[in-house]
Amino acid sequence: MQNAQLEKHANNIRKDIIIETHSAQSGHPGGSLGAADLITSLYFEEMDINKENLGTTDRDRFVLSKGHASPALYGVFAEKGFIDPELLPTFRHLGSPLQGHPSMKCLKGIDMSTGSLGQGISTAVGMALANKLDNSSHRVYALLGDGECQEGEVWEATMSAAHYKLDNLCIIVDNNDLQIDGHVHDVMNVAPLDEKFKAFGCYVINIDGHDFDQIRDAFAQARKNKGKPTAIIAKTIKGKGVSFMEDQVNWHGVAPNTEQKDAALKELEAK
Ligand SMILES: Cc1ncc(C[n+]2csc(CCOP(=O)(O)OP(=O)(O)O)c2C)c(N)n1
Ligand SMILES: [Mg+2]
Repeated sequence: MQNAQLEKHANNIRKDIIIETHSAQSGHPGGSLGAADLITSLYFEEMDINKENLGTTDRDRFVLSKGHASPALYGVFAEKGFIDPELLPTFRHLGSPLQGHPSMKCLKGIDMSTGSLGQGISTAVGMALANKLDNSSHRVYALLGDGECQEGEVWEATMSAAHYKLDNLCIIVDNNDLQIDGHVHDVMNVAPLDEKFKAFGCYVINIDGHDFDQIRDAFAQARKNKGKPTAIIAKTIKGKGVSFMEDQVNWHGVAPNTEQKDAALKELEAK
């Protein structure tokens, strides 16, 4: 797909994120906006997933380990035609399939219920191991936050993935140096993430998580890599695309009011 087309999808997803969080008056815009380019690339280029195979096991799998970025996932589901875009404003409302954190019980296509940081990657390891046992060529992708990497479980899971030589697993870290209440390097430094994942047995690739050429190339390298899992460390800007939300810790878990929503949509529409 042309980068211009990917940019258009990502921009639409960013508008969806604003609409969802504004409608709910809760949720996590920052980490959703920052992950929009990675998620767009996964669903529109990299993964074998479409409307037809969505309800089957005969496809690739995605685990949003940083489950609070659900607005981005629902945005890409709307862009892919997996859900009716009219559902987006029901985000976080009682009875909506668009739960604050993704629920596989509520929405077809969600591969794992997530939200408790650290746990998603473990389930992705299990899925990748199952694919190996089934001789399936399908791949498993897990998106983690950098703050999430403070969880010990992330490293237990990575150690297991390397032990079982899960080259069908692609770990992606949304490396924005922000977490819920500050900079990751101040709260509990996880750097250098690339060297840590390498030490835990991964093939590691550092990229700019907003550059579609680099994202595409990293996924291609991950496919070629044999005998070990791949970890893509993607440098991102939390809140990317809405200037007043970019790189601001305050926009981690706060919804825009109506004035802010209008300003954000205006800026995104101008792109
Ligand atoms: C086990 C667990 N502890 C705490 C939280 C609350 N929480 C939600 S998001 C977040 C910060 C996550 O930061 P990061 O992983 O860097 O995500 P991003 O910056 O991409 O939003 C925290 C502490 C949680 N969801 N799960
Ligand atoms: Mg972060």
